Amino acid sequence: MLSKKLEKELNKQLNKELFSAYIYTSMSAYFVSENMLGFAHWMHTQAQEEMSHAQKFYNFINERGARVTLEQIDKPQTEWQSSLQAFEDALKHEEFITASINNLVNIALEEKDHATHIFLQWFVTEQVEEEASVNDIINKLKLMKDAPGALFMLDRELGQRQIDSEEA
Ligand code: OFO
Repeated sequence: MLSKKLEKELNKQLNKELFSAYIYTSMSAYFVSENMLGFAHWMHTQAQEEMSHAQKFYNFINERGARVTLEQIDKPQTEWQSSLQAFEDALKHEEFITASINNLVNIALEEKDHATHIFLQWFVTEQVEEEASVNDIINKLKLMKDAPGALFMLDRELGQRQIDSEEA
């Protein structure tokens, strides 16, 4: 059985994962409006993975005999000045999620809740990968400095992204 505190905190994380899906869907829509369909596909895939993260929290809360309670999801930003700005915001968002997961790990440790601690390890690793992949795209965007040919190539590359098998 989960403590009341962990039940509340895991529900808050479930809401953050749903918000993550929402913000990446909004970024995807922005890229569609810019005719950058590979970037849009990358963001759409990211949103799908976030829905899978939310589902993992949903299942875990239920499996531990606690109650899932859904809250309002904040309105996401809808416009960005450039692809670089969108990805810089994505990185900031992932850093916020990393801090939130780390905080959850701390609570699980304080409460000596080993099952929650083990459950969260997947997310600790996932956050390292998420920050690294967004950072990689930011670095490429900075290098190409809006050169249309390079942007076209990157759009093609991002259009190849497949959903991670652990999240499908
Ligand atoms: Fe982006 O990893 Fe979940 O939120």
